[in-house]
Amino acid sequence: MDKIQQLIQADLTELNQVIRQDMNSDVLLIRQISEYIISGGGKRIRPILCLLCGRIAGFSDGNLLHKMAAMIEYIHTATLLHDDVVDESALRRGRKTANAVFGNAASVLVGDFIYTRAFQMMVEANSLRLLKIMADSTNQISEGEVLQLLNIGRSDLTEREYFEVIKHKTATLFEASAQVAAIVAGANPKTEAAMANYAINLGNAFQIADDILDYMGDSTVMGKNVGDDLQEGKVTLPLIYLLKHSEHANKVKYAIENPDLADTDYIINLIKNSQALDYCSQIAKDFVVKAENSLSIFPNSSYKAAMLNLAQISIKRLN
Ligand code: GRG
Repeated sequence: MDKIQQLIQADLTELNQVIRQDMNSDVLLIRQISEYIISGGGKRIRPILCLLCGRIAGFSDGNLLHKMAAMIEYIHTATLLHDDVVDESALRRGRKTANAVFGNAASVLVGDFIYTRAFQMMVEANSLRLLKIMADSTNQISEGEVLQLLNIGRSDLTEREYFEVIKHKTATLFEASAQVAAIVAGANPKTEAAMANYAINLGNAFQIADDILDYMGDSTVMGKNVGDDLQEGKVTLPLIYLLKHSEHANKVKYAIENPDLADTDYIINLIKNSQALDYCSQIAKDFVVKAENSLSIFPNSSYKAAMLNLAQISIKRLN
């Protein structure tokens, strides 16, 4: 990641300025919560993706690309604020969630503020097509969350249904980040399609890695608690694998259907003592390869190298 950050250092400095400046409001609580969540950091993967796509597509002048990258991070931030309320999460980015500090109502409402501020920002691109992409993308994210809610406690969830959810809730915003960059850079349809394809596959790989790390990660590195998904009855790829292949599938089924009684350590051990990790990592790697292949139309450049690197980074967290 350091190499990518060095390459687009000037862009990132601009981005961080826009992220802070555009959060302005006369309302103190809005400033407090947005400062709280922004100063928590975050990997900035989506805006970095947007900046790299803009640069590889030849964006060269003005601040619109930074504005759009910040806008994408705002949408992401709003979804996190809402998600932590829905999931009753206590830890995010290595510190207490905003809902834990400021309460659910304040968190949801400031999430709304940030979400609608993002729409004010995207209007500045003066592109109906860009607006449509963001309207569709945010609508799909919400749809994905409702799907995920309906899937809670479902031990019969198929891989196909799981992939549907992750595409909606994560990959679609990655895709939009690339498309928005393509539009402001004036890229041709072939370039835009290649970048969008790269981004969807990157998003899928990223979410699968996230779902593996929910069981296998280090909570201090991740900045959130291990085993949250199981405690919420959320069925992700590692559990789908166990349900199909473990001799203790009945215990996994019971844990999913009774999340309050679920023994996280027991399930983690089942995952560790099975091929679940290899299986899920391989699927994530397949998405990475698809992402990389989507970039074949671009001549070699430092931006292309950075995008290839970003694809690897999305699963590197698993090693
Ligand atoms: C406000 C549009 C809108 C929708 C609300 C709650 C909700 C509907 C959507 C939540 C979607 C969600 C949280 C998807 C998970 C995406 C994900 C992998 C989050 C973690 O992303 P990282 O690791 O986080 O990039 P950092 O902290 O690095 O920014």
